[in-house]
Amino acid sequence: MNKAQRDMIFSQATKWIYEAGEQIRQQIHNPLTIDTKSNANDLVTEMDRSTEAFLANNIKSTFTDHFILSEEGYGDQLDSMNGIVWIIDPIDGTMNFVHQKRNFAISIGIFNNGIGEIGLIYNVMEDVLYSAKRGEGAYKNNKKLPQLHRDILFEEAIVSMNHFWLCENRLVDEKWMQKLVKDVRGSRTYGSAALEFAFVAEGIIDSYLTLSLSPWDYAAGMVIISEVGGVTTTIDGDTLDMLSKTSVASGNPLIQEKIIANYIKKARK
Ligand code: 2AM
Ligand code: CA
Ligand code: CA
Ligand code: CA
Repeated sequence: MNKAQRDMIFSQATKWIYEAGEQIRQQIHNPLTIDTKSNANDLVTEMDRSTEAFLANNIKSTFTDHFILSEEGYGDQLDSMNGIVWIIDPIDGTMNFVHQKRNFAISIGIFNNGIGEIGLIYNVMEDVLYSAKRGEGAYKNNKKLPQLHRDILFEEAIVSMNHFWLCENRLVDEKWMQKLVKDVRGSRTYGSAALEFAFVAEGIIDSYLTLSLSPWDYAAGMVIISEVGGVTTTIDGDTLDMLSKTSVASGNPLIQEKIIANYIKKARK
């Protein structure tokens, strides 16, 4: 993908993400139809579906040869990352959307033959867009984000992870994760993976760990984080597979590498 093509796709994607966000803000206080998916706490609303349909319809009518990988069923069934693929989460943080009416995001990652070219994460209620184009740095609205600090101390790091890491779980011995929480300066959990990746890129948290995410949860985030010198891998340090569910460890490389080597490797089941 050359720069002109990337710029053109970026400006279309940005326009649509702002329009979708405006629609959500206009309807945020309307009554919601809430359904559940894999379990009683795995929520989906009409707004998740209509936002994805809006984005998918625009993409399909403008870029007839592009593919879509998305959460709510308006995308394609893909078995490879060949060609240009839009990886979309229409509302990331649906539980926050339902219960808090804030702290959720629209997430779009655009890949060409498996390479992340564009990342967009839109914090809808705060009207803040995190964006990146490959090789051109990352932005929070119009402000360029600096490279992540190379001199951060482990004991001064803030790590974001949900509390299931500290409960008995299938991937790691929770005792090691409890030690991690005590060894770092602080821990956080925000309930929107996309925003947590954006906060890593912004440098306001130093690592984000998750037991299981789908490609639409991390596609945009990994492109944006990479542009500020951050890393995104599985919790074993392996490259992420863009077509299936995976654990994720992202962050400032100095912190992420120590978390994997000194905690997760020892805790791994
Ligand atoms: P979602 O809101 O788009 O579903 C916190 O729950 C974070 O984990 C959110 O980013 C959420 O994305 C994501 N997540 C991934 N799989 C989930 C699941 N099965 N149930 C709830 N949240 C899930
Ligand atoms: Ca969901
Ligand atoms: Ca999600
Ligand atoms: Ca979602």
